[in-house]
Amino acid sequence: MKLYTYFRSSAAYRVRIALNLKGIEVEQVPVHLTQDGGQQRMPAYLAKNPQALVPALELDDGAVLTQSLAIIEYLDQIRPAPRLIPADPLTAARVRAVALAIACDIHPLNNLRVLNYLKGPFGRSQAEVDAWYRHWILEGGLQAVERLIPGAPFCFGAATTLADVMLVPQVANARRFDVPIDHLPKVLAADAACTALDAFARRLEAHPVAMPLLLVAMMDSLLPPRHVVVVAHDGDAASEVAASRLVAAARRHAHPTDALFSTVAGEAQARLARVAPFVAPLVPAANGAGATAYVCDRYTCRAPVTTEADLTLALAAAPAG
Ligand SMILES: N[C@@H](CCC(=O)N[C@@H](CS)C(=O)NCC(=O)O)C(=O)O
Repeated sequence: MKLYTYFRSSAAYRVRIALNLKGIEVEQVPVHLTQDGGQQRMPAYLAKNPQALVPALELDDGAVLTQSLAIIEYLDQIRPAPRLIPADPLTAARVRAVALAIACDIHPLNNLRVLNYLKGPFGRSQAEVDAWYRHWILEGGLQAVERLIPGAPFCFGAATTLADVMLVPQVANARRFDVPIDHLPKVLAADAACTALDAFARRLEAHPVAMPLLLVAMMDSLLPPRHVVVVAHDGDAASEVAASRLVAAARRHAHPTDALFSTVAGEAQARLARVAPFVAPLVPAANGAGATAYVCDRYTCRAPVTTEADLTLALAAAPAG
């Protein structure tokens, strides 16, 4: 299967989480939403998804599925464990209601093309567009979700459901735009419980801002990874392809407890510099080589590598952290 995705897309992030929870491996095909005027609008991609949106999931027989919720329900049917839509009809309806509140009532108002339309044809300033974004995340959005979920610790009790798969990317967006959500304790608790799980946070490219988790992975004494492999890329389509090759090589050769992250180099640097100045220098801001992999043990980072062969060697040579 191929997942057409963009690292920052919250709709694609939902599908990446669901795939991780189900343990389904796919090839990730980057579709850059802002480069080249938006690669989602190019004829080759429009042939896959006429809506010009990511994600899209291409099955091995060439059939293409669109719409994150439809894709996730499909995955839930072909790989029922762990179940994302509960068996009990009443709980299933409530889980779907939360999922739809996010997918239909929050997210579309804040989508890139909507924001661009406000800025372009309607001439709104960036500050006004940001205010719009913040308003619709909270108003009838996450504030309502807070009241719709029972919580403890996930949205609907002890197991993750579709509601969590939808909530975590929306919370990530809220944080990215500094939307105040501290007054939503169940939302925060569910997000924290989820992002402690590998499928939501640690697994490769699940989380669009995974870099700060490098720290968590390194410092977490309960489950220290042997190595942390960071694949930093320049953010353009060619670099993302190069990065996905390095990531595939890392996956093949990494130890099961190793943590893998892939991220845009400059963004990683900026975020790390804010949260941990002592780790930030490990990941140079610009690698200039398209994609570069860093194999780090607990305190040091090996020389950066850019080829699959060198990455394999670095993984073999790195001491157990
Ligand atoms: N309802 C769709 C929404 C998909 C969507 O809006 N994707 C965004 C990224 S999160 C996108 O591709 N935006 C491109 C654009 O606005 O031009 C789904 O759940 O799959």
